[in-house]
Formats: sequence, structure tokens, C-alpha cells
Amino acid sequence: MTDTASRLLITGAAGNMGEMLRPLLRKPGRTLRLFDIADITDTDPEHEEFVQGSVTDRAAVAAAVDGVDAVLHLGGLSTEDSWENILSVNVDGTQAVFEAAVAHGVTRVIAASSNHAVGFWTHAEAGSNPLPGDVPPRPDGFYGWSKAAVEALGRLYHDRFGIDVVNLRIGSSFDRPPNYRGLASWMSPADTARLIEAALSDSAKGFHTVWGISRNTRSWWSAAEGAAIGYEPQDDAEVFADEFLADHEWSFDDPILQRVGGAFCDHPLGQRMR
Ligand code: 15L
Repeated sequence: MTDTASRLLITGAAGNMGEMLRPLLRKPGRTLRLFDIADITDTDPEHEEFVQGSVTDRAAVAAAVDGVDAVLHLGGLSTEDSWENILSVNVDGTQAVFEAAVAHGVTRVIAASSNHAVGFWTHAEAGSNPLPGDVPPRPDGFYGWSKAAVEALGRLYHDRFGIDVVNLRIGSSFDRPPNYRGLASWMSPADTARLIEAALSDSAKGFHTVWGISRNTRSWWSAAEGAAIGYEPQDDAEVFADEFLADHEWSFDDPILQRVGGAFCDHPLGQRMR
């Protein structure tokens, strides 16, 4: 795969995914520019630089984007929150990133979307086929709605300005599955890094929307769109099955497993999750 990013900006670099990915995305000849409102004190001076700021500060975003080849946009609220916060951080914040990309001639943006952009799709609707990576939005809350808006902003900036955009509909990207639903939705740290490398490669030119999951035995979300950009996941949440299924039966009658978004579909709209 040809790498298009020798200078890669990671917004939200101090968050869960940013922290997990930094060591996996560092490589010779690449500088990671880390952007976050929170302080990052453990930068690797050979491979990383830190710019402190918020995605809600347009000047700070523009300065962070200036001089990079690609943006991995992880910054934003990562679960349900108030409408005002969601609009300001996730929607305005993402639009600021795309505007800055246009202004500074950055040609590739990888946007962290989420399974919650399409959380109300069900296993029953998928039927015997895996659910496509680019199935139309059916958000399961304001957070999921903002991720659908992020995806649509990507489409707009691709069509208007030709920016290469990859929307990642991330399942559960953590060290290990966070719960039994994760047996289907997990994406391991190593696979998350593989997906991002694929999204930076020449095979991902254009506009793509793909699931962000590992090759889980229990997944019912399509691997085809990821494969089309060169993503070859290696890990399988099945290694955690015994542990999680000790106190849970695996059944698609369970609404947590039946709907893409699981429990997010029942969480009160606009109520902060943390
Ligand atoms: C997400 O979008 C969240 O950011 C993450 O915290 C998890 O809840 C994940 O979805 C999931 O669905 O497991």
C-alpha cells in the first residue's frame, strides 16, 4: 500500500482511540501531529508533535491542519450528550476541520463515524446478507445523528472540493470487547491501525464509508467495503467468547444484539452518557 501521509494530524489525540493508536501509527518517515484540548505530555519527540486546542476553536483547527498531508479526525464527543454540545463539538468541529483542509490543500480526511449513525438497523433487516458498510443513516441518538452529519459533511467536501474522504463506522474500538455485544462489534487496536493505514493508502482515494470492525465470527456487518480499500482485519473477538457468554445467551431475540446500536437505542435522547 502506498502511504499518503508523512505528516498526519490526529484530532482528539488524547482520547481513548488516540492514545491507543499513537504507538501503532508511528513509523519511520511519518510525523504525527497530535491535537487535543487536553494536555499530552508523553510525546515521542522523534515522531510526534503536540498542538493544544479545541475543535470548537476555528483558528486553532486551521493552525493544526496547516502543513499536514492528511487528517485523522477523532476529536469530538464520543457518546450521547446535549443537542447544543453535539452541534458545537461534533458538527461545527468537523466542519471546521473540512474548511481548514480546503484552505490548506489537505487532500485526505479520515473521519471517525460510528455504528450509532446507523444504530436502528437490525439483524432481521440485514437478513442472510451482511449489513452493507454504506447502509443509509438511521441514527440512534443525537450522538449518532451527529456522526451521520459528519459523514454527510465528508460527502459534501468530497463532491465540492475533491477531498478524499473515508468515513469509518466504528464498532467498539477498545483493547478488548467492552461487553458481550462486542463479540460482534469489536475492532482490536491492531485492526484499527490496519484500517487507518488502508484509509491512508491510494486504494482509498475517492469517497468511502466502511465498517470499523475486526473479522469477528459473530459480526453481521459487511467486510466488503473495507476490503475494497485494502483493509484486511486479522483479529476475532471470539477469543473472548467464553468469558462473555458465561452469563449471557447469544440470541438475536436480545434487542442489544438485534440492533446495530445496541443499548444506545434506548438511552434517553440528549442525556449525557458519562
Ligand atoms: C461509540 O460510538 C462510542 O464512541 C464508544 O464509546 C462505544 O460505545 C461504541 O460506539 C460501541 O458501540 O461500542
